[in-house]
Amino acid sequence: MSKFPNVPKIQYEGRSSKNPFAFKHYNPQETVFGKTMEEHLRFAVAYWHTFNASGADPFGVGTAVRSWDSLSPLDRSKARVEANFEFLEKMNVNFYCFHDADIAPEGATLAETNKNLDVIVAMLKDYQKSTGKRLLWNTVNMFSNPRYVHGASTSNNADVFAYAAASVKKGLEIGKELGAENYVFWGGREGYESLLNTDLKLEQDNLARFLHMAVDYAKEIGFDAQFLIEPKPKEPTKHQYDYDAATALAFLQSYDLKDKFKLNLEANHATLAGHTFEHELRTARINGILGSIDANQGDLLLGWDTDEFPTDLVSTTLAMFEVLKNDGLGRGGINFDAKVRRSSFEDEDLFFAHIAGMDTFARGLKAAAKLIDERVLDEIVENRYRSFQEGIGADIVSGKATLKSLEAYALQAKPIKMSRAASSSSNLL
Ligand code: XLS
Ligand code: NI
Ligand code: NI
Repeated sequence: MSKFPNVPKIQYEGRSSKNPFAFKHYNPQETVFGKTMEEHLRFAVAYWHTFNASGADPFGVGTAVRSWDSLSPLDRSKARVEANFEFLEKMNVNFYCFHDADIAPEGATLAETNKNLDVIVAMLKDYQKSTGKRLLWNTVNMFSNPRYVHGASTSNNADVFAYAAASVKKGLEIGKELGAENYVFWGGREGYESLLNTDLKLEQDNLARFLHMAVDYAKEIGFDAQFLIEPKPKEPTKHQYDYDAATALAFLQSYDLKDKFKLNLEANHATLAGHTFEHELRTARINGILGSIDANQGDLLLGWDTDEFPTDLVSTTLAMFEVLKNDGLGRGGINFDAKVRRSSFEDEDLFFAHIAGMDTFARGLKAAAKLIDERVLDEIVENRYRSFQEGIGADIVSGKATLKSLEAYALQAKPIKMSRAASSSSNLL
């Protein structure tokens, strides 16, 4: 039985369409730089925001009205599987993402939880087969259950570390079973509240040990997904270890994990860290670790992770600029880690929100392609650094220059004047 009987299949109707159930810009088969929009964008639906979230906030209970609300836990999970695949079909989205806790109820014991997962994973697998829809990534929720109060792999309690490890083992097996393209680690409670009671070194060493174990086990079972770390500076923990792209990169390098991981970058996490989204994407790209995107946007007037659907064209243009310059996201994609507002409590709102996000990224893709095609920014940047293409600049870049040779040069050079020439190139020009 249909979960969304009032919603038709969303089609591309072009920018003049007034149909709220239509794409105005996302035209899956339209090609940009020789690839279809569908291939460029690889959209995914986030299970937790779309099928689990209720609209609850710290001041009030949920508002969402869903047909599966009244069912018993396991039946509710099954209904959500049906809803997921109907939603993907109607939205024309090929991928989805989930935490273990999103898809099946947690049991009283680890064994019971795993049994519930097995039931739902078998169902997901059947649906994937019959619909052709795929899992962009899965992950394990190591932040909601009270046992993770002090973190998971960075907990002070070794039993918690062990439990988290067992859950990730299962998560990797599920990823393999469902052919996940990627596997994500987001450390919501991997961080600290006070340094006075924290062994920072042990916690970070343990986090690295944990990740190495995961890499080893994936190899052992032949699960070849791309592993991703999702940085976030804070919330729920005051200071999270994977603070931002640069911090995650340093961590991966220090612990000999860089060739095993890429980053899953989220727009609202970037702004929480005091960066723009494109700053995070650029940092990852130039270091070869841009893996995937969690698409959303924050509210600059609010200091937390509001996870709004992306509607800012400038931001999606600059994001897609990085993606195009990266030659695409490879096995990654664009996952809408975004939720409808509490006042948008009807099923239809889930569709409207995704349409807005997909259209905004489609426009961003086209605008970014135009920027690259017309060399708008490339030309400015090349000109700006022209002084490094010849003479002393070329010596610096090639590694030929030393402090001594540069001193000799500076002593004989004309004084640097604040002229247009001095700001764009060396005073030799
Ligand atoms: C929370 C994170 C989370 C990850 C997956 O802020 O964005 O949803 O994407 O655990
Ligand atoms: Ni996220
Ligand atoms: Ni988030």
